[in-house]
Amino acid sequence: MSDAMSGDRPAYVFDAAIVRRPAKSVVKGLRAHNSGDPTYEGVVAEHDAYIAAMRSAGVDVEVLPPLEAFPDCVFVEDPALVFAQGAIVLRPGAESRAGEAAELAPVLKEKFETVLELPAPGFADGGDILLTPQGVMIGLSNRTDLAGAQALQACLSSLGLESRIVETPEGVLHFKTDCSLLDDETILVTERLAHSGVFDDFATVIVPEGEGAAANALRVNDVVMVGADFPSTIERLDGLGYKIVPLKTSEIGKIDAGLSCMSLRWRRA
Ligand code: CIR
Repeated sequence: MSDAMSGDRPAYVFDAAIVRRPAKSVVKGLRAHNSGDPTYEGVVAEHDAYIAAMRSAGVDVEVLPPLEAFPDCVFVEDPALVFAQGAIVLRPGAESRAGEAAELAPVLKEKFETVLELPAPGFADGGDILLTPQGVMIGLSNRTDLAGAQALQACLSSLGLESRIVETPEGVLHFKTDCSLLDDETILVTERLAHSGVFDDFATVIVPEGEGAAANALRVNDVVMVGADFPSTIERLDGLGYKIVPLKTSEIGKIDAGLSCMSLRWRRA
């Protein structure tokens, strides 16, 4: 069992991260429902604030250049997974994002001694993977299929990480669209995902009604980054003693993104 899972170090302690600058093509990013294109300037502003928040939280952030051919390339969490034990290059489930993985592979090889590649034919997106002290949860979704999830379990196992496959609620983009780790015992989660029972072994904080998108928060070291447009969630978490950093997500929200997806985070061994 890894130390992130055995409790020696919390699963939300990070000192290194990779992000990628938004491409101008981000305005054409994938979305399930069209509520208008985000503006490039708006996404850049949200991304800049995110990098600043990461650095203030004590993380060394490397910023990769944009890839115009890949509108969703700013969401680096999806084409790869990183852990203290090594990295895994994934096979993203959206056709337009498949090439993002090959762009990340050389970067990861410079940083990690062990870099595994998810074998074909399955697919898996990092947005479906939640690292908890009890193991890695792999959510099945439209982007992560059973073949991908099972192949990923084998990769995780060779890094010494235990995992289990769970369901993502119908119609939800990624497993982590609906949940995030608040601390080693507690998950912030939407009501619909909490009801599925996947977090029965954890304490849960259910996001208040009307603020479902707040569930994709991000605990980094001492702080929890939360979408600034979710005042009830912020008030609830503040009341529970979490140190909150509100961040704007209204532009990236137009292309179905939240806070976890803009970085790959790990703790250097
Ligand atoms: C996509 O549909 O792939 C992007 N527009 C949004 C990806 C968000 N990723 C994430 O939540 N992990």
